Amino acid sequence: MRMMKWNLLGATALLTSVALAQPTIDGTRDVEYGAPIVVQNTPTGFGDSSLGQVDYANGSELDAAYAYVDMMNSTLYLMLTGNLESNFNKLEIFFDTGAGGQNRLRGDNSGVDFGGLNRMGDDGSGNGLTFDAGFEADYWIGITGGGGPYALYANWAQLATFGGGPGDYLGTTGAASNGILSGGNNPFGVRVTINNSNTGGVTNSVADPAAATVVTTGVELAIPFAAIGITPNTTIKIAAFVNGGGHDFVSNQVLGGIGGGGNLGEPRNVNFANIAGDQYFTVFVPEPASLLALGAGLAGLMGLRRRRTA
Ligand SMILES: [Ca+2]
Ligand SMILES: [Ca+2]
Ligand SMILES: [Ca+2]
Ligand SMILES: [Ca+2]
Repeated sequence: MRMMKWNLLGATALLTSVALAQPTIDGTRDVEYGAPIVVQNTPTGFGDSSLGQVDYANGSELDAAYAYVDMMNSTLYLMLTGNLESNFNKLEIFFDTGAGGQNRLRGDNSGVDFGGLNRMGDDGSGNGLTFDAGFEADYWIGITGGGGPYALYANWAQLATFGGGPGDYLGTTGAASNGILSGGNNPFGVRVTINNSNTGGVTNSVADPAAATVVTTGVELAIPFAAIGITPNTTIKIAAFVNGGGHDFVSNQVLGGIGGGGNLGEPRNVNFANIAGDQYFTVFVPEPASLLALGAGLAGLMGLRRRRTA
């Protein structure tokens, strides 16, 4: 009986630790993110920002990707360190979270963001941005910023296997904000902001992994599972890259990296399967915390039984 009490205490401690640890949406990397999932391996072809301001940046780079899965609140936290030039260049994030979806982007997805999503898809000739084998995108979130005063904007779409999925303008916020978006349609409550002040990381000639790893600022999102179709106990895939202002010229800043080389150009002709390595990274989404705690409790009870029968 003493053993069982101890194990229940252990389960409670696990629940508490899961509930406490949670990043703060502000564009700065929190300790909860831990180590990077993937680090940039390519110098930026889109400018090495030198401004050091939270809002305006004169270049774009993706230094590293971090994720934190909050099972208590069914929310994926995503931190992409680096910069997004404040000239309305685009950060495109594609999510493969379940069965089906699009390995090659179709041209008949949502017309969201002034047709920006479809600007990367098939123009009718059989082209369209193509992901690595096994990556079939189910959702997209696009982020851009600029203007005076500076504003960040976010768009979202679901990529149905046979096209025609929904899309929405999620709304706008400022730099280094709490990420709450206003003025759009954001039923799931996706949050995003940017801190554009990085002046380290990769340069336009060197992709030093150590320098890329120590960057602490960039784009930070909190994405409720329902917004991108995440179900527990799955490994999801995420592909992120910087694109031109019209979604029309893919940079060389992709995560996972392209292993050196110049900007990729026309999105419809980009084929990540033809580039060595994975141009995506993965995040494991475990069972809900309540099930983990139950599992810990059961394991404890089984331990107790084993001790008694030993
Ligand atoms: Ca943060
Ligand atoms: Ca999929
Ligand atoms: Ca840099
Ligand atoms: Ca590849």
